Amino acid sequence: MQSASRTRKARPLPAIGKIEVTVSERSALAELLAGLAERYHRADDAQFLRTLARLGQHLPAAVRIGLLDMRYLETTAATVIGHGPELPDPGPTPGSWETIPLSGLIRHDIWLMLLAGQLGEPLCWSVWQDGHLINDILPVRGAEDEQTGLGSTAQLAFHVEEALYDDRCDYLLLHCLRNEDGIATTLSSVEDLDLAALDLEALFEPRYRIGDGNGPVRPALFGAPDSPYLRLDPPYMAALHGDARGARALASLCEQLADNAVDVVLDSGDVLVIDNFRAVHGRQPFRARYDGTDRWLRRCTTARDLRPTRVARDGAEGRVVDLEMLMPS
Ligand SMILES: O=C(O)CCC(=O)C(=O)O
Ligand SMILES: [Fe+2]
Repeated sequence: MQSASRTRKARPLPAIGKIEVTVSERSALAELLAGLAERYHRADDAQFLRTLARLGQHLPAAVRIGLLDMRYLETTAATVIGHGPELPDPGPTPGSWETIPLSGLIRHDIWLMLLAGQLGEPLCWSVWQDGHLINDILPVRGAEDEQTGLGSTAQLAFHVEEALYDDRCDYLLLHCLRNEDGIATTLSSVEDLDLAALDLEALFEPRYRIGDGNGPVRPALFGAPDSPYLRLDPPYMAALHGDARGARALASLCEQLADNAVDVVLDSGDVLVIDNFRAVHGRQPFRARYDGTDRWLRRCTTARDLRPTRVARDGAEGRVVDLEMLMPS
């Protein structure tokens, strides 16, 4: 990656976009955020969420256009928006997502929502952190080995978000509040795949069970064969029993994604936007100190359309998706 973020490999960079906010844009944005924070008090305020798309006109042109290109043209599978507006010190990294004084993060969260709103509708998942619209990614004592954003010593394996569900999010955004140790988010995208070397026919067929024995059987790839979408969560996904061809096809897809893996080290203030259909993501392992200086990201997910999850949300405007109601068959 360019300046604010660093890559592990010296080789042609994958298609990760980079947008820098300029100095004059930063001060205009700081004013905008202060005004919005005063007006709405919460980043999940329903009226604020309703105005997100319109508020896009106040974003720096490069940011707005970059996000819209990602959404409508699929120009990149991931973009870093660097050096965002000056924001207050978020305070020490908490030991748990439950104990965070949100009032100190209102401007951070409004910034994240303004970006998210250009990529669809923010929504969240009932099982994740009490259904908060913005979630915390931070190491939690006792969760070191978990395959979640609360883990640390275990490498977080490549996955798409909520792969189990047919109506999962289209994008996720990670806002870095602190990353003093330079712990990398890992990324790999469809743009770097050698499609001719893959068994596309098998990968486009419903040969893979996602989740436990009752999980849905779905293709690993879908959409356009020359630029496919991904549905992958390899630790929790396998070809059906006895399907050696399907298993081989999945293994070689995972191998290519691993070979093309890129480390993206976010600095505080950076926002990483990931297309959840076109890239897999994960995180390098690290040892947490639990002394208030550990890595801390705030995360938001968006869907391009709220309607597919209507059955699982409380009202037309509800943002919390009850995953039990969305369970595919
Ligand atoms: O910690 C990271 O960089 C990624 C965490 C993650 O997988 C997520 O937030 O969905
Ligand atoms: Fe994730």
